[in-house]
Amino acid sequence: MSSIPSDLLQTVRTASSIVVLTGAGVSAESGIPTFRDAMDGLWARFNPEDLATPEAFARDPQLVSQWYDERRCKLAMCKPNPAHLALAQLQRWMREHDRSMTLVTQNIDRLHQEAGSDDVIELHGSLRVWRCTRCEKETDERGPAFETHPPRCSCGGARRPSVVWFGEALPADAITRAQRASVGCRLFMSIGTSGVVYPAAGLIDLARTTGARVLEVNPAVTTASAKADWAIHEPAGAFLPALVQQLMEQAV
Ligand code: BJW
Ligand code: ZN
Repeated sequence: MSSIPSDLLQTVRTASSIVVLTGAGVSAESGIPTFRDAMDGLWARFNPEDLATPEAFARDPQLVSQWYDERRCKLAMCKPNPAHLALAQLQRWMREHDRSMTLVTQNIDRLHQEAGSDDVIELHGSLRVWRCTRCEKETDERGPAFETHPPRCSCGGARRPSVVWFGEALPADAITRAQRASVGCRLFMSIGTSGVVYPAAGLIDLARTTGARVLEVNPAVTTASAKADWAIHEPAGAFLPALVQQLMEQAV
């Protein structure tokens, strides 16, 4: 069982507001490869940063659509892991004690929502939703692999995953809410993210410069490690359940 620093436990117990930023590492233990590890098998010769762009979709819509559709179909077989469940439990605990926890995710897999987290702020969209590039109509896609790539809308337009690619603006309400929650929060948790993609990676600085203490959970050292009051180099699925369990065992 992970050992939890006592001053961290005390900070979680007393913080009036917590912001949690999650990245692909939170879903790694659900069997979803992280963004920068996503290229296996036939995709090994591609760089993910080259495919996750509007330019790549304009140049080769079939290739980009196939890549996302394969990831969408694999996602259908994945379930929330103990890290997702612990964060949902922490959010409920905070609410029961009249305090706020804002969960901000860069992930496009919706596993936080499946685990029971409320009001999740999705910065980079969702792979479960596809959008027509002509009429903008969005549809939830839970079925089998598409028969054609890219799939077509009834209006004839090409459909694309409703995710945010490099060079595209994040949903304005999502990034605004995430930034507002980060300013003045008491504890900022950076969980399973490499912290290299902006503007999400800037949230930690907003929080720190306005007084937050910072927890990072990531087996690797990242740009967030040097900014963290506690840099815990363990898998999120081991550390977060231990943290939440110890919190529940102590009276407030
Ligand atoms: C574990 C673990 C375990 C493993 N437990 N941990 C300088 C300043 C500001 C911006 C820029 C800048 N330079 C360039 C930019 C722009 C660009 C950017 O940031 N580029 C960087 C590469 C430098 N940003 C953008 O383009 C954004 N848009 C924008 O800026 O718009 C401006 C604009 C305004 C107005 C009009 C128009 C434009 C958009 C960014 C969109 C990012 N989208 C992606 C793809 C989504 C779809 C897809 O998945 O294919 O989002 S990129 C990719 O990176 C994905 C992720 O959400 C995101 C973050 O990655 P994440 O989650 O951190 O994953 P990894 O793989 O990097 O790391 C996983 C971590 O987990 C690792 O550290 C592991 O160690 C760890 N781990 N097991 C805990 N068990
Ligand atoms: Zn359409």
